[in-house]
Amino acid sequence: MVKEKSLILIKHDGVARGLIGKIVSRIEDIGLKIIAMKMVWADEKLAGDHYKLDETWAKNVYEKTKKARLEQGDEFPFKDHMEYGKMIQSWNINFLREGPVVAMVIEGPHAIEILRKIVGTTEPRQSPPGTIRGDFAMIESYALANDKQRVTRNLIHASDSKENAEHEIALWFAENELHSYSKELDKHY
Ligand code: IDP
Ligand code: MG
Repeated sequence: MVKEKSLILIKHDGVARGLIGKIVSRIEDIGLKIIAMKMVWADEKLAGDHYKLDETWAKNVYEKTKKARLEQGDEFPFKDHMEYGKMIQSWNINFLREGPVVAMVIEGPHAIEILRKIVGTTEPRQSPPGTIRGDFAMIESYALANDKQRVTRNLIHASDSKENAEHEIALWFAENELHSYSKELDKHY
């Protein structure tokens, strides 16, 4: 079965900039289905559970940022991926709790892959025009974020795997908050 569910968060920068409608439209425009939606101001526990520090994630964040910064001609003085991951994790927890976010569960064929594609890259600076991060946040970069000791303010979170999507959906939503209904496109899938 190719049908997948993904957790989307419009992070607080998207809410504060009045971009909820535009971001939701992008998701609706490509035909995916919103099966749950609410505004949440995360507490410490939810933010900590959402941004759990695990070795694979820390390694990925470290390598991704190191590569970008070296290619951009900047220095990357960090040596230890777990230490770097821990720093980014704590910045992420602060950012997630800066104000309310909009949480959604999105369903459809290949939903996880398609949403990652329309969201764009982690660093908005690298995100192509046409993506959510590229169109609405492109002047944000690792250089700016790391100088200011904060995460890249990149508007949106999208689950990156089936396993993570299941875990994240269960953190943000109760089973009875996920709705089942028909949309026009359903008959083709
Ligand atoms: P993703 O949101 O594109 O999936 P992840 O690698 O899962 O990116 O990282 C989670 C969030 O942490 C990112 O959306 C971004 O806001 C922030 N982040 C990741 N790496 C860095 C960094 O090197 N500096 C600042 N913020 C970062
Ligand atoms: Mg991620």
